[in-house]
Amino acid sequence: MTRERPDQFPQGTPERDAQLPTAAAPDGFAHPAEIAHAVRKQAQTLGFARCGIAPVTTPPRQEAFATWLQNGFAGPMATWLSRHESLRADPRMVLSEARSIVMLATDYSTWPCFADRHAVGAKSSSLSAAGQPAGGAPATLGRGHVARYAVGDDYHDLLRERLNRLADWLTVAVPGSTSRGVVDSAPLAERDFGWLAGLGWIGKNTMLISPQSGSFFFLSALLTSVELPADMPLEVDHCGTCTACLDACPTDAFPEPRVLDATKCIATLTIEDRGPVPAELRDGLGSWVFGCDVCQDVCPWNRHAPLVEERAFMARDGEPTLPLADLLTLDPQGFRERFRGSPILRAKRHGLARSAAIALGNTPDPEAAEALAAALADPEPVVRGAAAWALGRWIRKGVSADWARRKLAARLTCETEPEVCAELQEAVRTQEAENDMGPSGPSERPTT
Ligand code: B12
Ligand code: SF4
Ligand code: SF4
Repeated sequence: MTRERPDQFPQGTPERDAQLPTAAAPDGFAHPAEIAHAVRKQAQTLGFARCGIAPVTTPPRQEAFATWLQNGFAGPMATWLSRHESLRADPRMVLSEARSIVMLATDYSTWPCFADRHAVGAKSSSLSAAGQPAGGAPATLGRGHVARYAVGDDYHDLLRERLNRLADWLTVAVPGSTSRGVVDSAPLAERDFGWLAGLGWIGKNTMLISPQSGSFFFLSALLTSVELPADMPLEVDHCGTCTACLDACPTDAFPEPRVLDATKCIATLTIEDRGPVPAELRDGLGSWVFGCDVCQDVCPWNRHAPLVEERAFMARDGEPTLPLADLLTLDPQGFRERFRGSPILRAKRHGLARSAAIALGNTPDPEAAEALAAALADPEPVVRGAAAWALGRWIRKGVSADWARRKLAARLTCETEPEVCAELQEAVRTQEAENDMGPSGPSERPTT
């Protein structure tokens, strides 16, 4: 349920549908447009916010997808996305009888977006159109940020359930028809088909953006053998001269507008890639520990994004940030229990603990000192390496610097993994930078 949803089912009028080209009407319906109208109504009843219909065709940007793969921008997702390349060219590879694709948008934002003024983690040098700093909201000490889509339950479960119900309904409404619902992982270019279905335009941040509802929505698709009249794509580029998302991205992940180098994107680094984060990107992670919303938070079209009251999308325990020290001390079972049913499970314990260590390096919190020092002995080398780097940042920022040096030196005497040794040595060598005391400034020195 949404609090504000200005463009619910914009194309969903029988009058408009009736003007669209006709196809053979299945039994029980006089006209395909009538089925289309009934599908939209049913989708709305099931909780989808918006619905559009796309034809079964090659995705208009299939070539851009191939170029993106060739350029190596897929990073750790290259293997499975390359397997998708030929499959994505024809949606009938997902459902051989497909004649139409019903594209469905589900809004998920549960707190307001202050667009250009308070984007967490935006590059502080980036300026909004009004000349104000795009950054501004300081990281909450000791807490890590999670992308809005992931603060509640895993959306795949909810959307799959709704898609199955829509498919079952259509099978009864149009006897003999076949339908298949997909969300996210199937070889379907969801943004391209969302665009074709009239659900929005592709912004410079690569998001599909609705002019009425912004970009905080999931896409899902129902491929069906029923031939339905397609909607009109949105031809207007509503980005105009704005470049707020490109300027604000903390890791400079956009080599050009509408192209994302996923190897640099914080979403990839914190969710898909559980190895060491490249040293030059660690500062950019700021306090993000799972996903990133900067290029959406700064987008002016999200100022009025609808807020939803869907329980599954609400922050667990009402708190959208996570305590970093806790993330460092969770064991595998504790991790599984704490994040059961949450998208965060995908990061795995060591991926999340690694990101938590980096967040603590970027924003030192003396209260988390012991957890960070203990992480130097974590069973996973990637966590130990990140903890070493983080303590090096504490030294550089003049936060508990002597204590951090002692902890690093002690670990160096027993560490055996070459990559972690290299991180420890680099961190021990770190000098305190003058006038760079970090957001928390010098602190009480831990005694142990
Ligand atoms: C792989 C993937 C990622 C990767 C790569 C993202 C990317 N931008 O390429 C990573 C892990 C980085 C990622 C991050 C996120 N993702 Co993601 N992701 C996907 C996935 C599985 C495939 C996308 C893909 O193929 N990317 C490769 C690029 C080349 O293809 P594309 O994104 O489809 O882009 C097409 C158009 O942009 C088009 N295009 C249109 N106009 C123009 C113009 C020009 C000049 C050019 C060159 C291209 C172009 O070219 C592309 C080729 O088809 C889709 C689900 C799906 N099956 O589609 C979800 C999906 C795109 N992700 C989604 C979300 C929510 C996110 C995050 C917001 C999560 C978060 N908060 O951390 C971020 C957003 C980051 C961002 N700015 O994109 C949603 C987006 C919904 C929306 N409103 O657009 C999707 C659709 C999942 C879903 N089912 O809802 N994601
Ligand atoms: S989601 Fe990725 S592309 Fe967008 S601002 Fe964050 S790091 Fe940059
Ligand atoms: S921030 Fe500006 S350029 Fe980026 S997607 Fe939004 S409107 Fe387009």
